[in-house]
Amino acid sequence: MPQYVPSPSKWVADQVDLYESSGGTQGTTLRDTGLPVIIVTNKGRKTGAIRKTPLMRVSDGENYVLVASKGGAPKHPVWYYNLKENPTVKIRDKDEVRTMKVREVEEGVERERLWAIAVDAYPPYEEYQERADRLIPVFLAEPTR
Ligand code: F42
Repeated sequence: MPQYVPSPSKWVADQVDLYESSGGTQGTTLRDTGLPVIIVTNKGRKTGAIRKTPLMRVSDGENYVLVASKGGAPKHPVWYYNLKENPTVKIRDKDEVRTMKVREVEEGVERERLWAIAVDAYPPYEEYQERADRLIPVFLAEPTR
């Protein structure tokens, strides 16, 4: 059985702990911004370990937009590669957990639309993109039927 391995980043691991141990009633926003966060449970592409990644909640109907911004860091977050390899994830949104499949949306009008929704939900993404020397990846997560 694969083991859950918490993020080495303490504030991230703490948020996951609080969010999950409270059944999605606490720790559901980014610090004190009041902006909602989801938890994406994914599989490590090398270790097979269970990883839990909090991300801003960007909803598009019943789907979610996942933005691999990592605060505008020069490199993609490691979870990006995990999702490319293992696209089936669980997404917790407060007290609801659903199995979803993600796909990267790399270009075109679909990406433009999703990026606009993401920036609307979390305006700093725009600044992260200006700072980063890479195109910030965008995934669409859709419920599996
Ligand atoms: N990050 C975002 O990119 N976008 C967001 O919208 C976002 C919002 C957010 C809200 C709240 C919060 O608490 C955190 C938030 N974050 C957001 C941060 C996000 O949760 C991640 O911590 C961040 O993006 C960095 O992701 P990362 O995958 O690069 O994390 C690093 C620190 C990490 O966990 N590294 C692990 C380690 O042990 O060093 C690697 C874990 C891993 O997946 N290993 C793979 C495996 O097989 O197990 C191997 C992967 C490989 O290819 O080497």
